[in-house]
Amino acid sequence: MKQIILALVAALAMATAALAHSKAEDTTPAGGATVEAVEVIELRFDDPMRVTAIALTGPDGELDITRETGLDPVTEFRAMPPEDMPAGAYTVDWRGLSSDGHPMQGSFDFTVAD
Ligand SMILES: [Cu+2]
Repeated sequence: MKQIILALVAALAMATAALAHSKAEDTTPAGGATVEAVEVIELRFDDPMRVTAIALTGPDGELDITRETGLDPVTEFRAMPPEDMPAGAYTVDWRGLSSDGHPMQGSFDFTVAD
């Protein structure tokens, strides 16, 4: 009996750890979207994420983006893209620390229409 309880406790602990990662739920622009213009880059997380790095790569290489969100953990991260973004394919890559302290990373793509 004691072993069964210990196994249950271990299984519960693992399930909790798996759920504790913050995840990117949604982005602006949406992943895979084709947009006319990009006003803002946003990442929304299910739990606070400390975004430590973010990069925007376009058809001509990496572009400068301006963080509006600092290094505090947030559920909504915002950055401003450059004013002129030529038509083409873009990728946003980010890295961060989840609320449970685990390093996380993600990326999404979008297209700026002609
Ligand atoms: Cu975790």
